[in-house]
Amino acid sequence: MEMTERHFLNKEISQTDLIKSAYRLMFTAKSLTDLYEKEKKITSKYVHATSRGHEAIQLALGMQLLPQDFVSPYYRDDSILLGIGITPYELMLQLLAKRDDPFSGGRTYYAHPSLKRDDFPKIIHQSSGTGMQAIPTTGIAMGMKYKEEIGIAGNLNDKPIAVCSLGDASCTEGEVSEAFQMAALKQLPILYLVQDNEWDISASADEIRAQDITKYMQGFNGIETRTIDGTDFIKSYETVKECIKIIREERRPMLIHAKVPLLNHHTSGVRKEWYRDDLEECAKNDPLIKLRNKLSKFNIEDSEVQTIEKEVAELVRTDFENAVLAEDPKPEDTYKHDFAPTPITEEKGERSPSGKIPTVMVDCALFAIRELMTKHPEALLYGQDVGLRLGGVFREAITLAAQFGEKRVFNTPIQEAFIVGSTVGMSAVGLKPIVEVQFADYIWPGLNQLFTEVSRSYYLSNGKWPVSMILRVPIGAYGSGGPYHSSSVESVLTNIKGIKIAYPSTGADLKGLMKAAFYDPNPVVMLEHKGLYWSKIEGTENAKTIEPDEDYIIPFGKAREVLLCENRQDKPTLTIITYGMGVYWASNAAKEFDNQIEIIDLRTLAPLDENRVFESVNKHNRCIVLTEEPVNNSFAQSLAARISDNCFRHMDAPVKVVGAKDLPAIPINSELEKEMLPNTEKLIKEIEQLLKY
Ligand SMILES: Cc1ncc(C[n+]2csc(CCOP(=O)(O)OP(=O)(O)O)c2C)c(N)n1
Ligand SMILES: [Mg+2]
Repeated sequence: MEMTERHFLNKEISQTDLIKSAYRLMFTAKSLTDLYEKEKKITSKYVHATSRGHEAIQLALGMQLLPQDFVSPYYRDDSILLGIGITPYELMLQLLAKRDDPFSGGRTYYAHPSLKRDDFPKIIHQSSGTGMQAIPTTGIAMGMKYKEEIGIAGNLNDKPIAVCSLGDASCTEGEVSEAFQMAALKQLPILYLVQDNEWDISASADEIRAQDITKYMQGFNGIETRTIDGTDFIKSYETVKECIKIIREERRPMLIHAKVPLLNHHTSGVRKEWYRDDLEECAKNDPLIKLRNKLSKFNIEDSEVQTIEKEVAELVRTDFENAVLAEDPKPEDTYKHDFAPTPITEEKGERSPSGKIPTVMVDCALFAIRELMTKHPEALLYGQDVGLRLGGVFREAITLAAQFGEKRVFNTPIQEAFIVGSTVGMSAVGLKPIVEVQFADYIWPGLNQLFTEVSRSYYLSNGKWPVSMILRVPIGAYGSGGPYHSSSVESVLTNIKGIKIAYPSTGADLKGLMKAAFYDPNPVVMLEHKGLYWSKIEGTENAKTIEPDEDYIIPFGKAREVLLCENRQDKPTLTIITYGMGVYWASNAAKEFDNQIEIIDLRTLAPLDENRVFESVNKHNRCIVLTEEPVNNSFAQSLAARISDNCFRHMDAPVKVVGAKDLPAIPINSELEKEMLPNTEKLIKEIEQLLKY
């Protein structure tokens, strides 16, 4: 069989041949399940689930997808994978976490695919978080529609569609409804397939939902639903065919609610005999038996069926033996594909062109984005209130919608998860989304997508799917913003591997880093301090700079020397390693000392310019790491530990971390706020102490 099974798509084939192919694949799925069970000593080393009971609807879908389509199967969808043409051998390479596992190179579980082959439907990285694929996959459909609307989609006869497969219980996740909302609102070309086996591991439907997905969808205007028996291959095939045709032609979302029995274990680790009392009942509804009973109607002789079954059983057995022998990943493979290589490695262009007047930081960002969007139709900006009427609550996107139109700059609902997670799909179809959450305090609902989907896509797809996006996050305390408009969150972000993080402290840096972020194929978070946006706070005037030229760009991982001083014989000196608002507390404090202070602005927190930091610390032998965050367990504290590790022999005093008090929130009262946060006066005292040490 191998690839030939799927190529009937390109040919006119008879219904008999179609049914024969389907039966062969369905029998393959069953043989896999049986084999995994029989060989469980070997196969259950790593957890896996199989599609038994769900095969008919899965094959009906997989067999009809085209290479221009995207599909997001979930962990029970091994029959979708067989349907698109993945071989049992390839599936088993992932089952056994082998080096040649085509999806992840042995990094992630069975039936957690990602695929980027020319002649196959595309699959972005699939996580294990139930329902988490809904937002990234809806982002794909949003990207497809965007490309069509602005005229960069190319000219395919069959327009591409996105398909998102979901278990029934996963649909109760809040994020899934964010995806439905956007698909309905924007009428996106996506098919949701919900496989309803009425189980959520051991929790039954009556325990976990007030209505099934058919009823639930009535709340989403404009997503048409088909409710079917997902064990009936022919009915499933026809329904999928009809839905795909509608989506390809009419560019609107649809949902198939397929009722199916779960015949195998939940997973290899959670076994059906522990808690199921419906197994006999379910067995009556076996899609394989149903299809087999129909084969004679299509003039498929019993002898032929037996030949198919024999061939499949042999193939599956041989594939297994070969897969067991296949090479394991090498230890050095562990380090591959943490980040895609960026072309931006050097500072270039004119940072302070003559004849220009100083520009506030917020406008430097705005102008950077304007230049990028003028040049790149694949660039678009979305988030809350960034559209035409307001241009962002900080007016950081003002004029952009007027200039580029409401297709390229638009408001989203209050859906931080969607804002962040949709970029995975947008990036997969070749776009460069620039998105924003309104305040750092509201990044939390988006954090799951950032961690689960965005940050791991490149690594877990073994280098196939970098997520190229920029997430703008206004951050920091400014003018008694209170507990929900003042927070700093960089420690949480720097704990997420697989993303880059900039925290510029001047307009020129913000512009240069925004450009670097744009050309970086990896996800980038831009932390933009609200208190520096307009330099309105006394002592932050230097955040306002000459606006650099269009081609000015700063690589990530290069710190800025804000203030240099010599190591002196007569007096102790120290270096302050900081970023964001800390740069100004440090600059103002330094004025109280006699050329004793050096200041290094990190500019990017990930990657971090460790070498420049260590060099400065080794030169002065005393160091303060200054942050706006509460000190304990912070990014700053961990940097201090790294400095101690590396510079210990040069130090004349312990590394000191100066930051906010360890409290749950920043109070709104201005005196309380002042008490909690660091400032220049408090820093001066710390410097005096450390110089005396
Ligand atoms: C966000 C999240 N929470 C919990 C889990 C653990 N978990 C794995 S599968 C599962 C049940 C999912 O049921 P359903 O979506 O109906 O799919 P089914 O397994 O029945 O096909 C749960 C709770 C998870 N993977 N992700
Ligand atoms: Mg279920």
